[in-house]
Amino acid sequence: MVILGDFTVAKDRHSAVLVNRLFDSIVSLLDCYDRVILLKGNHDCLAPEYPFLRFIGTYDRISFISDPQIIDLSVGRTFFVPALTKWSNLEFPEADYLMTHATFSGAKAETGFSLTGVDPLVLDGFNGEVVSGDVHVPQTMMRGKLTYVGAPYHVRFGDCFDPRLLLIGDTGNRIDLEFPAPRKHTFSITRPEDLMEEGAAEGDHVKVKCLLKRSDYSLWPSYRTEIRSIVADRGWRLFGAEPVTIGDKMSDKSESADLTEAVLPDDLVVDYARRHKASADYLKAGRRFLSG
Ligand SMILES: [Mn+2]
Repeated sequence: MVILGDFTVAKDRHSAVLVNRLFDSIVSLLDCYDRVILLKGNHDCLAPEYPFLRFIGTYDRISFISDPQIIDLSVGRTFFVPALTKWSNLEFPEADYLMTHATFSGAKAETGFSLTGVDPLVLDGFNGEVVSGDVHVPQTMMRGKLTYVGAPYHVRFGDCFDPRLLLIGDTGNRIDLEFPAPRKHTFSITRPEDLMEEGAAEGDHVKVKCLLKRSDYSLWPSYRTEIRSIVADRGWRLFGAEPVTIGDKMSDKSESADLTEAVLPDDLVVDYARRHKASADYLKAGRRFLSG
């Protein structure tokens, strides 16, 4: 089992809970695999010589790779190149695979944009196949010579790629492995009940943006309560719910006419005072400002 870098986003100062869970999980992989190899990613250290999880490599049958090295795997001879290696100084050995953690120019990000990074032409000097971590979206480049394994789960809200682990068989055959993991959704709604239409699975992570006219902002506290209860009912985990203002002046004349009828300045002040738990004196002072 090879893990191609970036175990966490934060590079340092991880909590005891996280570190112990991570350690136990990595050690438990030894029940299924002869050996576990962790390759240093750019998020695995603040100072390149002190990767946070380097100590895990002292455990029997687990290696943490901080410097380029060759290891014989069941799939063939493999040259490991960790993040932060200077590619221009690198001499390529004869090997079946080069496994690395790098962004090569032209790789596609989650947004669909092309990333810039290491010039993929540096790989011309290597004769085998290249497998890399770092970019989250599974993809191949250079007519199949370079493969991004991709992330095994969604990393950012709005991600829509299919997460995977890549199984490379001893004959070089490849199989995509997918494991159940929470997906990360961002839902834009106009009313809480719109959430009933969404197809997220139990355990998925959800952010909710509720599009509201400014004049409807007084609805937000009750909307928020409803959103929380629907999310809890569906078994999702809520990672934020916020109102987003939609324009009500430019777009629709009849709506803005509606607006002046619907909301009186006094209502806005009363609502504001209630939300901020203002005392009766403050409310009185606010209303006095209105009446001039
Ligand atoms: Mn990275």
